[in-house]
Amino acid sequence: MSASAPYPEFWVRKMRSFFVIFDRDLDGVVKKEDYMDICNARAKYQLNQEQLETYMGLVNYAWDYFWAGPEKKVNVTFWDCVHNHARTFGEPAFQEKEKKWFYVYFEKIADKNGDGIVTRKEYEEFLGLFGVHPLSVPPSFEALDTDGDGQISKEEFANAAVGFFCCTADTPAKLFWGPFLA
Ligand SMILES: [Ca+2]
Ligand SMILES: [Ca+2]
Repeated sequence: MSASAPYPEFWVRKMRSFFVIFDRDLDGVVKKEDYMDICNARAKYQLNQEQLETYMGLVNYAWDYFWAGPEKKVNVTFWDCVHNHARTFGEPAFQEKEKKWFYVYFEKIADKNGDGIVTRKEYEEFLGLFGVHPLSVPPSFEALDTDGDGQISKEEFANAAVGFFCCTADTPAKLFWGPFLA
């Protein structure tokens, strides 16, 4: 797939905003090894051993399925990443898999105390795992809390995540991973 592939423009900007979270040296390529290292380095001070293992299992799965795609790439360029995430437009199972992944993520990692909701503090910790500074978190929290009750439910979390990856329009879900960078 070439760089001129006709993907929806705003959706491509979202993918770029997501990609740069992991492309630390900004060379347009993310290596699986570096991706795993970054995730581990950010998580090891925040999660206990059991959570860390679960978390690394989830990010490993996310690489293999969402990033690497059927070709099982270990070096993913920005356009590989776009192409692989664009399966959301053609494969119904892709969106289902995303939703399931974020449900598990909510239950096992984001909802740290397991009470079924994600508080501001828990959401701050979730975004901290992706290098987002706490001061940058409030706009994202407001965007996800669609019923405005001051907490994020599992549905609100998963809907925003799926909205980020699947919706082509400019919706509040673009803030799922923190400030919009692209
Ligand atoms: Ca909680
Ligand atoms: Ca809410």
